[in-house]
Amino acid sequence: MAILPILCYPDPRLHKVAQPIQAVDDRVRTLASDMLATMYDAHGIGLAATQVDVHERLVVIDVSEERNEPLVLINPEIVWTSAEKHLNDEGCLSVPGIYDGVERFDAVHVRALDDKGTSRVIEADGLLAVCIQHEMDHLMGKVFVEYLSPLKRNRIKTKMIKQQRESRE
Ligand code: GNR
Ligand code: NI
Repeated sequence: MAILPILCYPDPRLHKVAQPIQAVDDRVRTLASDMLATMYDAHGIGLAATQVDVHERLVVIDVSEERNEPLVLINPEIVWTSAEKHLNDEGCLSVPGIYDGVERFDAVHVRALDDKGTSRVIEADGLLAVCIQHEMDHLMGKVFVEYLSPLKRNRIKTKMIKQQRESRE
């Protein structure tokens, strides 16, 4: 298992649109297990392939307290959303140290292939529903800070560029 480097905002590669996975084979299973290792190593609850510079529709998630309920979602599609949306504080491994409110559906149903290639529908609410929506945005090239005001987003961008410059020194 490999720990993969995570792209940091404002890297332009975070805005690439991911392509569907054609076959759930060993290549995809290796990528999924490397992404899970990377997510656990970074103490995240989710990771989209986009964040490790792979532009394919694959996300991994684990919202469990004990970090022992890994989910692999391949070619995920939202098939139902609740009527209600609510504001939740979000963070992102690609925007370290930044947390702010984003409106998300309270509940979603998602159809996806698992790591065996079996089609499943996951009925999600709470943190899992938020995380699924956050990860599916990554696959569309969208980072949560794009929901914030231009003023906030520009402040975040400047802060990230400064942090990256200082970490290279
Ligand atoms: O680790 C993460 N925590 C989190 C908290 C609130 C809403 C969304 C998330 S996802 C994030 C990991 C990540 O960046 N996934 O893309
Ligand atoms: Ni993220």
